[in-house]
Amino acid sequence: MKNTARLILGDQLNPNHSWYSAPSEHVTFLMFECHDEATYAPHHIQKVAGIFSAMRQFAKHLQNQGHTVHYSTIPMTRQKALDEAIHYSCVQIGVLNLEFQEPDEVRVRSILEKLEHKGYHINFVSTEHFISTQKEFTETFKGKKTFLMETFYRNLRKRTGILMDGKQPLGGTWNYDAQNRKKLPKNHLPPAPYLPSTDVSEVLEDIKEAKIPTIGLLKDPKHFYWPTNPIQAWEIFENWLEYAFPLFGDFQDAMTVNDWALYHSRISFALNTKMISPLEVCKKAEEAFRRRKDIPINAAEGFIRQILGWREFMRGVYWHRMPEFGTENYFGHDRKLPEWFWTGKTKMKCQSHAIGQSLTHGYAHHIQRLMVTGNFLLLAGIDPDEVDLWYLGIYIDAFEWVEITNTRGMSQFADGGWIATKPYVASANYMKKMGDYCDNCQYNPKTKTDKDSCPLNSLYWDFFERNRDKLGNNFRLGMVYRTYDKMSSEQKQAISQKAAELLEQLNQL
Ligand code: FAD
Ligand code: DLZ
Repeated sequence: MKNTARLILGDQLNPNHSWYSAPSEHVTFLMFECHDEATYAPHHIQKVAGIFSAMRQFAKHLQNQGHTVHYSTIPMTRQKALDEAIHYSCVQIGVLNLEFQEPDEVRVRSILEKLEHKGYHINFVSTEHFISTQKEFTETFKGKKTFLMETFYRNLRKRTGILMDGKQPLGGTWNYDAQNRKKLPKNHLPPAPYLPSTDVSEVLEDIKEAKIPTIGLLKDPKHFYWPTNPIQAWEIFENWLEYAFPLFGDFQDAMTVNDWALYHSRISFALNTKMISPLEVCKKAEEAFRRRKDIPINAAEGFIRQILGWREFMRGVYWHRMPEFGTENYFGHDRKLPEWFWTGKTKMKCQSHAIGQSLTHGYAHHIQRLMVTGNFLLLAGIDPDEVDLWYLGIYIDAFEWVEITNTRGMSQFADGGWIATKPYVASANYMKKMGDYCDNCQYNPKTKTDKDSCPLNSLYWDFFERNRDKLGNNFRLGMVYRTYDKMSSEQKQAISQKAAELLEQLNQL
């Protein structure tokens, strides 16, 4: 065997990959904490610290197994660009054979492919992480006009046998989405989330020394509470299975100022860095559902749909639609992101809470991302490039393949309806229905055009009116346009004037 270097990226920490089945004296694994990877977006400090800490532990784990690992910490990596760092190390160790696990991102793939021009023989292998393949995605939708998550999801249910009863869906129904929308009862709080603890003080010092710019807070570096190794990740998941799984389905879309994770599992960081396997997660969830009596089907199916359905589907869309997808801007939105997205300092309680917890924890649950911040950004006509950059930086689990598809596609409808069949927008009615954000908010959720009216209300109607040419024929929006058209011309004019005023002073909301 020729001497070979194998790169392990910060989101490729799969301990069960076949690369590690036996150590080889001909193989050197390369891992770099690297400037350009740490700065392509304004990353949250917890994301950088979490990734570096997980990478360091992964390198140690491989070394303990007898593998040769060349690890470069951020102050040690002199080359800013990833390909330069790789090239420098390969010259030092004298290898021309380079192997990569397929990166999840178009940008990184093209950086790695460039190394061929430097004379390397390069080879890509699977990450052995995802449940589906790209071929499966394209074959599922061959000849089809629309790409529905549901179609792909059902195929994967059938192929994997997950939540199946022979050829039929377990329980008789494929999708229990309609039973995933309860508001939390008053004074009801979920069990406190299980938080592991890692001391990341040293990592933090290195990030500071290397002058990596970051956003957000990391209050207690001695007790970092995102998983930094598979043991911690599985502990979080097992704890969630035990205590939170039963009510995941009911309260999947609920929102409250009193909690930051509710019944959500907080495993996205561990999944996206590949510390844990999505198939194993789904199987464990199914096993618990079949064994226990306290887990209803709307929880089991609702949870498995997120991973086997949405996560796999979004990856398929990413590779099918990029790079064009990354430039789409259906509504031609061009406003700047309001400054308070970086501080959480706004009078809108819903935004201030969702942004505030994102800065504090590097996390917001799905409905906060979609129906709180995403909703506001779409109604306010913010440039999707600005929106993407914010989401890509702020969340601990944000990696482009799963961020951009959710942001530009599902949330901002910038793809013109490729992922979502209608824009996910809502007025204050929705906020009131699904949570307690409107209680004691400085804005009035019930009115549209008064001085203290919730900005979401006029922005909501104005969004539909100004985009009538693009949305008016959408069969799912008939009711919205009929309601608007019944308003008096004075009311319509007041709405449009109020919305124009708000859009002029977004930074002051
Ligand atoms: P749970 O609610 O417990 O769900 C379990 C798992 O299902 C998640 O860990 C995740 O792996 C998967 N999942 C759930 N929803 C989705 C989805 N829409 N797409 C793909 N996978 C899903 N998810 C990311 O992993 N990274 C991102 O950068 C990201 N950006 C988002 C941006 C926007 C605007 C929106 C609307 C959603 C985004 N999501 C992203 C999807 C989802 O919000 C997160 O996966 C979820 O909040 C992570 O928290 P959790 O692990 O507690 O999830
Ligand atoms: C996100 C990230 C960060 C912050 N830092 C590094 C790093 O220093 N070294 C590395 O190998 N990977 C890092 N990553 C993850 C990569 O950016 C990731 O490989 C791409 O996002 C591809 O999905």
